Amino acid sequence: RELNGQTYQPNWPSVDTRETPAWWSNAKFGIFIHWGPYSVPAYAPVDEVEGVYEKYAEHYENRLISKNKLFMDYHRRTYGENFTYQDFAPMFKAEHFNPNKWATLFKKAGAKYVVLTSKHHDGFCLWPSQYSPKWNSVAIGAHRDLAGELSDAVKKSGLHMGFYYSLLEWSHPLYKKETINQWVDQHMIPQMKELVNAYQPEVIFSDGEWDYASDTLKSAEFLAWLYNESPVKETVVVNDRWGKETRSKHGGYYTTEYDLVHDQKGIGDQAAHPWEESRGIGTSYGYNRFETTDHYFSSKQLIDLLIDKVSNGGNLLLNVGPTADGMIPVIMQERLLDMGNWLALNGEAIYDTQAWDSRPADMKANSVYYTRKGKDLYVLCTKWTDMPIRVKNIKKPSSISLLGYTGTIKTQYKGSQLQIIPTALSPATTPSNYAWVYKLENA
Ligand code: FUL
Repeated sequence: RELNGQTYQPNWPSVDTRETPAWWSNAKFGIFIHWGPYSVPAYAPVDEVEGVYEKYAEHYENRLISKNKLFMDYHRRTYGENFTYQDFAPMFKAEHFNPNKWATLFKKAGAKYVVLTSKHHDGFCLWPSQYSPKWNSVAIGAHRDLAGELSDAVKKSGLHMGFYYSLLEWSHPLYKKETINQWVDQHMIPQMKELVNAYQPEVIFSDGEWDYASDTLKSAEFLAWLYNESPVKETVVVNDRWGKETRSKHGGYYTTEYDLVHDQKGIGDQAAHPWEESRGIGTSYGYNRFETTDHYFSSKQLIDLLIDKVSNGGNLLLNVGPTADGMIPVIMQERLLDMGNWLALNGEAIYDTQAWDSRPADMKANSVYYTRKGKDLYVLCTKWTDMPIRVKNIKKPSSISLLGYTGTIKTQYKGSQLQIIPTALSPATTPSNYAWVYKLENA
């Protein structure tokens, strides 16, 4: 009935036929936000342990539950013997949270959508959920509808708004094998519907799907409702985390995380299916006060990352971890603004583009990437070189330019191979500090 002119049935073969709305595939760059009571301790071991999850500050409650030794020592030393995870909620005050300032920053960063943790694995809701009446940001701490306020501001600034939602809760009494059906029917599904009806998010990044099969979680049923009946049925986009068997198989776009978890190597080659990489600027999603500049990606690394993902057909959902008082750490702001400045000049090689079918396999090794838009081909060079840049498998372009530069670009042909001869530019006339984009029209 909707996008594909059909009514979706509550099963994977049916809901999987829904096409990803074009706005999302064209957007390329979004901002992820992990924010909740875990932003108060804002702690995960940075260097002591290997691996991804260990470094996630938003997993603080689980480390208390599992009595991780290193962690318990830190917790007791810092907060005392009897301090529980729940005791952080009154301290999650968000007193300096200004949603319009956040939205302005994300817009300046060149992002086209924003995804906020409406509820992470700790179950704490950033909106006044009737299914979690005492454990939400209006009942305790901030006493504000943080999800609603940000949603309004983001939409007002012309960006798309979405929510992360965890299908599991570490300490909810119904979240266990014996009562999982009650959990799904009385808590999880009604709560997701409440969130969708109240705020009409255009992205749902579900997560925490690994304990139960999607049948148990009634995920396909929920998605059929979302696509057939919900207020966002036309435009909503969802990911692939809907049950322990669904990643890279079912749902909407596929997800990778810090490029390495969940054995999704090579997903970038599956450009036929929409996909998205997410990661923090540092090593954690939730704010970790112990990270140093060594743990943060530089602006150069972030721009290279965006180029790498987009040229392979993916989106980048880059995470920021605000502090408990509602500020976005200055280093994160600076990184985002650097990306925005680069995109202001070179964004036409990113937004609304597609992966080039004939892209070589060694883009990364050569620091030369490609994107396509209609008849035009963009050549994105992440390293400045004096050597000719060789472009194979194209027809002779009608014109070649360097974005942000008005001079002529020299070229030569070696057989059918185009060679772009880099112009000697003085630092004052270099259009960018990070990556240089040649536009080949009608190539
Ligand atoms: C993971 C979660 O466990 C992390 O905390 C984070 O939210 C990431 C996006 O998904 O699976």
